[in-house]
Amino acid sequence: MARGSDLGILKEKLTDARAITVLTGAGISADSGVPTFRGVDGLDGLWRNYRSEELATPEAFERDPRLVWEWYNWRRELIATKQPNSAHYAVAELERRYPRFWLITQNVDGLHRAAGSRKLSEIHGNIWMVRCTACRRIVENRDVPIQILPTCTDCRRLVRPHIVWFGESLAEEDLHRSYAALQSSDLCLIIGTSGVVYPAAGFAAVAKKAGAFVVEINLDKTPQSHFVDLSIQGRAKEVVPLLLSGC
Ligand code: BJW
Ligand code: ZN
Repeated sequence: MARGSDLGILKEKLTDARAITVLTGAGISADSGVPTFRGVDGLDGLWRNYRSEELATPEAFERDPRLVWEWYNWRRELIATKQPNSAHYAVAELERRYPRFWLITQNVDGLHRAAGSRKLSEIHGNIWMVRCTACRRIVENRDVPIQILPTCTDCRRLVRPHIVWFGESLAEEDLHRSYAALQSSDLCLIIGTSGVVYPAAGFAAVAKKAGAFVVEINLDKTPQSHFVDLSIQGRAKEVVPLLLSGC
């Protein structure tokens, strides 16, 4: 449970803050009913007993694109029924209140956009976008279910989810914008991420080195808890909206 004194400190920081960067992970969407990746409520094993590391790789897609698309279809069907929660809306409200604001999300579910966030980098991609494996054209596709195996409207070759899989590089532009925001913010909020997947796992250190006050909001302790300036334990949908009353 979040302590009143911790919330008080954070509200003071919000009052003084001029530039804010927020980093979110699967925990913020857990309160909307989207499974996280790791932990007891995680995605692993939920679909035909596969772990995400076995499916979210370029090698898995090359070997068996049908299997990988079937997994994404299952996830698209699940996410299509979910709505943003009060934490997503509170993050969108922070964007409106602070002219210097940037949201970095690792989530591919699109719920931040659905809540109204516009100043954001979806650094691991978006489950509603597909990319041609040949001409690399990126288009939105909200079909549920998507046709197996989907093809490019331009060149008719196979398309893949526009998602950053393990071992793949993040988009240059997303990395550039993220580091620029982290290095120029005086407050960095890290919400609902286990902090184990790089490069995002290194973002708290980047912000701290640049002088930002770094706050973690998470249901549990994480490998980063000892390192941040303030670690608040609680549900994102309960803690994040409380911040709005202090800024
Ligand atoms: C709540 C809550 C509630 C629950 N309220 N909180 C350096 C060192 C070691 C390895 C590497 C390294 N650099 C790169 C790597 C390799 C790899 C990596 O990091 N591996 C680690 C696992 C060790 N990284 C990459 O491959 C990246 N590429 C890259 O860096 O390229 C260059 C390179 C390659 C290889 C070597 C070196 C350099 C790309 C990473 C892309 C990851 N993509 C995924 C899969 C997407 C597939 C899909 O969605 O379809 O993205 S991995 C998966 O994890 C997904 C997530 O975005 C990401 C992060 O997970 P997240 O969001 O933190 O979720 P969880 O489940 O882990 O945690 C949820 C948290 O919420 C928990 O803490 C809960 O307590 C909390 N919570 N309910 C608040 N209600
Ligand atoms: Zn194409």
